[in-house]
Amino acid sequence: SKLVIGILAMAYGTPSSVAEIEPYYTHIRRGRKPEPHQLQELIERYEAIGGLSPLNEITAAQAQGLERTLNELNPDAEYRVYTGMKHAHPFIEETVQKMVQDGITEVVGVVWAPHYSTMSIATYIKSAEEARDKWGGPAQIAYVESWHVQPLFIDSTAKRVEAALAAIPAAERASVPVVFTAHSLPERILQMGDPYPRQIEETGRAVTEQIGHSNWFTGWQSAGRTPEPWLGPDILDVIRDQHEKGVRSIVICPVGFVSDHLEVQYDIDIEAKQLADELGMKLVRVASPNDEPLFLRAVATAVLEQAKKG
Ligand code: FEC
Repeated sequence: SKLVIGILAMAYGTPSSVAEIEPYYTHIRRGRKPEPHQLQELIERYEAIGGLSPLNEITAAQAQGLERTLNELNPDAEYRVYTGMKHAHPFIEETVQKMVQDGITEVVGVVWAPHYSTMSIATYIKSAEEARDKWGGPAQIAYVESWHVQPLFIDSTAKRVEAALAAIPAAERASVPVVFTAHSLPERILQMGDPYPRQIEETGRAVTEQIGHSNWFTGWQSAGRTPEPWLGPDILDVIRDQHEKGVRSIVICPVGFVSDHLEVQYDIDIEAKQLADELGMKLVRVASPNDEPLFLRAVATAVLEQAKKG
């Protein structure tokens, strides 16, 4: 019989009801309850995108697609994808327990985010390692730490950037700025030599080299509402700055995320779009990969390469 390989596919998670928004927000804040006005603001942002986020459905579709793709790419083994979430049920800890109960011994861990940071990917890995200690297994998990320049991921992103460029007026298309954004993190990651900003730059460079587009740079979005300094420039300042330089159109690729969710549908599609509208600028947002087959093949390939290394 075939070797069974479990994939611990880790995702951010989102509330599945309005009542879960408060415990979710509290979990993100590491146990500190949000102030009522903070909670209210978050509920309103979810309302603006239709009440709740589509993230959990997309995460489920990605897991199914990843499982199908892995089994197609390597029919010699049987791959089973298990979803564990950072801030919602099933939490990573619950999923690792389930894998142990199911008798899974070979495990590859992967996160639904392309770029490594001590404050992003590393925190997912830490949760999985704590769960492994708690449940006494599996004996080891081989983690994919990042897949930000995986060639099929670059192809998939390049195709979606080109589709966005097609919506720019022909006369501006060759010179329009393409901004690659990721979730901002506290500036103190720079002192820690964190690879996150460099990896986002590397994705942007590989994508624009592939399509031959020279006007591109990186920017940050969705910074936390805390007093400490966060990585900038924020995408809203980027839009203002480009407007001052006489730029009339802008393409935004939220490349630090892989799904349609609040940070894309609110922070870019509503907030950034509204600013661009006020300034009379055209903003085109690059589509998210979601469960696109080429994207799933990119992640599956990264998983298979990690499985080979062990
Ligand atoms: O429900 C949804 O559709 C949105 C899900 C969601 C994703 C996401 C991705 C990332 N975050 C990252 C870092 C931080 C840091 C803080 C923080 C705060 C929030 C809040 C919500 C939220 N995040 Fe998130 N993030 C999503 C949702 N995130 C809601 C709380 C309200 C707010 O501040 O906007 C600040 C925490 C603190 O206060 O200490 C830091 C990073 C990513 C991308 C990588 C990944 O997906 O893991 C990094 C999706």
